[in-house]
Amino acid sequence: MLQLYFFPMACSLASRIALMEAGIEAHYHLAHIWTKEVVDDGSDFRGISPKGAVPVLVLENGERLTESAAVLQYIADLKPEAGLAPRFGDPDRYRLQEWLSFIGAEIHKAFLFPTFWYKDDGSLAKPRARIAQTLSVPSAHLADREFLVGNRFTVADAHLTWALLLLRPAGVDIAQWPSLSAYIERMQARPAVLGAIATEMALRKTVAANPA
Ligand SMILES: N[C@@H](CCC(=O)N[C@@H](CS)C(=O)NCC(=O)O)C(=O)O
Repeated sequence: MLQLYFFPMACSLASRIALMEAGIEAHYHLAHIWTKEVVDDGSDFRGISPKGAVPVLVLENGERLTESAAVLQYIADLKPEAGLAPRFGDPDRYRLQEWLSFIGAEIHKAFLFPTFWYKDDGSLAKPRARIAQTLSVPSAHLADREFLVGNRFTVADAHLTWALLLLRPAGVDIAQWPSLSAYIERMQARPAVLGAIATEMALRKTVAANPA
């Protein structure tokens, strides 16, 4: 069985959503991203991945796959019939990769990570200044579309859903982008998305707060 190392409401949520949308069973291990402890057995998470970051997907052959963009596409390709990624050769596959890169680099790392991760000691002005311009991109794209790629839910939507959920704890009001507000409501109405969030919100209460 696949195994997913995750931390509640971290970017690994997108991988849990993808697994649930695909109907793929997995064993979930909570890896504490601040203490680097695997909660199951108290071992050092860096022994699982030297990056010390979630998600880590342990494949059936024991190999470990990291990086959300790769993990999400791997999950999608395990169940092509679920339509979570356009097949290779379909031009939309590159649109999917375009969105996964944008969400991972321009949303997650450029501003979500610094604003959510660190207490504001005055150094967050620059990352915060990027938010409006960056989010105007998916906002405009979704003004007349239901999903990021094509006309069905893909792993890019799983990734963006996670990122948008973190806006509020990062102190950003999503209401200023009506198309993103409508989108996140639509996504949260999906049973798999709702189930994944409910599971992780419950677990989130059991882990210590960010000491940073
Ligand atoms: N590029 C990686 C980033 C993974 C990442 O930064 N994960 C965060 C949680 S959202 C984490 O585990 N951070 C712990 C750390 O960086 O020490 C991806 O897209 O999967």
